[in-house]
Amino acid sequence: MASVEVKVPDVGDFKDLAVIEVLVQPGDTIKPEQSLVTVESDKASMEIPSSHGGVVKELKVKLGDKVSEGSVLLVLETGNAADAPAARSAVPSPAPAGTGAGAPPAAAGAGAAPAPGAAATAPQPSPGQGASRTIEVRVPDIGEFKDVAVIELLVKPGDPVKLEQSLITVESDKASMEIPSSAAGVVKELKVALGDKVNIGDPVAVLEGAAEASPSPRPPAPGPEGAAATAAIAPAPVPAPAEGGRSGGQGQGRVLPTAALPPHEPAAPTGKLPHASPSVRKFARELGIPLGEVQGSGPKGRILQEDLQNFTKAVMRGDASTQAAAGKGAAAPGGAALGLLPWPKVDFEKFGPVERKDLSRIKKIAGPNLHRNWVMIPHVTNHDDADITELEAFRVQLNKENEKSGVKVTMLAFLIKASVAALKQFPEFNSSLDGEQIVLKGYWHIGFAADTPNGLVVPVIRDADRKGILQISAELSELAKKAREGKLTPAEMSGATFTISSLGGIGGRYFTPIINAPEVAILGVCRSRTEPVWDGGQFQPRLMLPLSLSWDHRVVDGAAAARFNAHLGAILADFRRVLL
Ligand code: CAO
Repeated sequence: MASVEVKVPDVGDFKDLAVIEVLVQPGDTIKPEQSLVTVESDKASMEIPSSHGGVVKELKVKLGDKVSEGSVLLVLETGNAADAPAARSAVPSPAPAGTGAGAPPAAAGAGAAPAPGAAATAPQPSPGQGASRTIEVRVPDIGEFKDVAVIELLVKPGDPVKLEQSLITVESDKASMEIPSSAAGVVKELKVALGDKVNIGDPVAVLEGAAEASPSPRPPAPGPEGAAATAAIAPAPVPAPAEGGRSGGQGQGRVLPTAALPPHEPAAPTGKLPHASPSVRKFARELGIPLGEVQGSGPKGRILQEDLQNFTKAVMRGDASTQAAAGKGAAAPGGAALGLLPWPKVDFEKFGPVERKDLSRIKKIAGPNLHRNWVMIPHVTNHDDADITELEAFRVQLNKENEKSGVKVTMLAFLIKASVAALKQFPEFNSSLDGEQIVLKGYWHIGFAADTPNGLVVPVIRDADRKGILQISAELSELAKKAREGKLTPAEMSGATFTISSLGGIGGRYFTPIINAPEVAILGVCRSRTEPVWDGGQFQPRLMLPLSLSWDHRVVDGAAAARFNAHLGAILADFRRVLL
């Protein structure tokens, strides 16, 4: 057994490449040429293959590290003949992010080629053009890669381009890279189309009015000896301008210095990276778009620039939210920590006709709030029944007496009043959680969920403790009317300390209402019905009201919740208790 340090091979002039994916771990048995890490600059992403086979003893890099040629990636224990160094051991196999490890390395080619980055992008004057400044830009030396697909056209006829501006993106199974312009000028003609396969020397574009370009093809930069040294595809063969801003001369053949890359935060270190070209990745980084959350619409799910634009628009409109935003404030750092699968994408039309409708404005606002509350609050729901036989009789009587007043009293008004009494008895249900403190409120504003044609809203009866049943009933019907007409003001929907969601007018037995943060509890009520209740001697027909109390287990305990429900039930069974 011998130990071998596997280092970053010649990657041209690229320096400080960020490690964005670690593809192996200690204990893994790997073969020569197997991809070890994915690194990325602002112009190319590539996989770095192993020079040897063996067992990974120690990883010397982690996500976010910066590496350059010669950086030690890991230590291998070697022993078998099969672990012998690969013929192309010192050669990087640049890789497109997203294709992951496992794709076969490019076949070794014959003959010397420029080292990575020493791309021969020298402009080729068009026949007969001489100094006319019409220049044909060709595919530079891209190592041994053959028939690489054009996946992006970054310019179009009429576009002015600068020296080194990327013209197209090409992709093999191991690398994606941008082909830069070897001259400045105006694009007269594009010689490639999306999906075309190109090779070294193929024309990419014709530029007009081109600024002075290199007088001669760039000499290949000396690479390591032998074919092994030349097998690498040149990652982003971008010639850098010499000092002073022009290419050519001494500056030729140098790849653009890698821009300082902000730390990449892949959702899962060993997962597949999103499939996107370097420029799209760069754009995503600049805007802080989590690439892993964007659905690609390009071939094989590749993420295109317009996918990023559409994603950003959807987030800005509130139609979508990033995992990080969804989890903001959660104990775990960001919703991504939930490690959820992406939302299923189903082609519904495949199964039958469908109609698409935008969510209502209220649903768009309420949805993310409900989602946050459901995910962030550890809900528990206690179900109970309250005997409201006498209370219902009183309510009916009251409505008869008040027929002319125009104010109809429903069970909800009694529930509000009874809830206030229970909240006073159990103050932690009338509180909010603020970090490690509970904020106990000295006011009792009760929200009630109102079903409207556009969705759910929660108007609030303020100071319900100071109001009688008739006043509460009058306010209820006024607020419910405004809710249905969409005329509630924000003030009428804020400040609640506890909420009641009554489905009593509709039906059902029990349900789990979602707590309306930052409140800590919510009472769900369903339709009352007459049931046989054992009174110790016989069954009596009693009108029973189903209660469902959801509460935040961070603030409230189960015993307190059971007591709250029992107390509430007792008040509803004998409403005189509200005075106690
Ligand atoms: N058991 C039996 N009958 C009940 C009842 C109960 N628990 N609660 C109400 N009723 C009766 C009322 O007495 C009324 O009967 P009449 O028509 O004979 O007078 C009828 O049901 C309709 O009442 P209502 O719903 O109009 O009035 P309300 O005060 O009970 O509720 C409001 C008002 C605005 C809360 C309600 O209309 C509403 O929107 N409820 C839906 C709430 C909701 O969607 N919750 C779900 C949230 S989670 O998605």
